Amino acid sequence: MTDKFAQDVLKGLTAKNKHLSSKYFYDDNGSRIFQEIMNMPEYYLTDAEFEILSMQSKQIVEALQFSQPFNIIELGAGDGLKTFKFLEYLVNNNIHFYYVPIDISQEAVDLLTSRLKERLPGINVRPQIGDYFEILKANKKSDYPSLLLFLGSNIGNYKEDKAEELLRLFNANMKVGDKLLVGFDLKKNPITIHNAYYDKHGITKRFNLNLLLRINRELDADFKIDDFDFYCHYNPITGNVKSYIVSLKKQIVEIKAIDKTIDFDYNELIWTELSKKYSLDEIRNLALSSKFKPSSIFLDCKHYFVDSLWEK
Ligand code: AVJ
Repeated sequence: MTDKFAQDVLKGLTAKNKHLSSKYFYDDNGSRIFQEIMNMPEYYLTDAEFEILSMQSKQIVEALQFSQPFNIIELGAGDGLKTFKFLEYLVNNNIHFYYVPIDISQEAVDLLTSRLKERLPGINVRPQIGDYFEILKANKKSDYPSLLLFLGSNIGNYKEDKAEELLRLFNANMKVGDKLLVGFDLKKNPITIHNAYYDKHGITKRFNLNLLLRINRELDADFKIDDFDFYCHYNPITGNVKSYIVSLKKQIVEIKAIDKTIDFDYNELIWTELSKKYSLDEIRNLALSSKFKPSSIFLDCKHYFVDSLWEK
């Protein structure tokens, strides 16, 4: 049998409403394009969370009420830039902790670790590669309290029921008293959100179409990128940003590795991503329904973004 990517592509492109998962955006190229997105002025999420973690480190640490040493486990650490200011505060204040960044990309974790050791010589880093839950399960045996970080609005990629399921799994792999800090993008002026995803330079379009290039390369397909476009839409009632690839003509694409031809109608869509926006009330309810006690919230000055602290 072929790999998971091939199976998911087959399933998604033969469905009645075609879809592909945004988790496949992040090959080396896609990760680079995502860096470009984070640098766009329209993509306010990164700046807002950076502000929270750099301006409110002290308040966050105080809200933890942890004995030392403690663990900080970052799920999907990526380039770790946002977390740096928080870690810097801890090191500069001689707080005793172990930082455990977890990511699927060995390259990303290696880079993050060497950069951190260079910039914060006093830090204890214990990087881990692989499956969140395997690593969390092992950590449950730790004698020290743990803070889990799930930042950057990554939770927004999950539909409400899947988000709850994921958070309950985090909960099941935590000790009583452990805490979880989750980053949520908040509902706000719909035009601000629209501009962050439907950017005028077409960087987000490139981010989406890169998935077709990945299928071409990894599954020997023949998508003609110029025959596809990008569309996205924010619904301010539900808080859902939904992103799509649009077929600009009736066309047939061959995917050799799975031995399939896919028919596209004129203007047919492939749904690629959900980026869900929350209200503070919805976040509280999600904490409770996933068996956490919400304990504090940390907002940026514009109230665009929140890091919400929950206790098991
Ligand atoms: C990395 C999932 C938080 O949904 O805002 C950015 C990815 N997609 N622009 C998001 C993304 C389009 C991003 N997350």
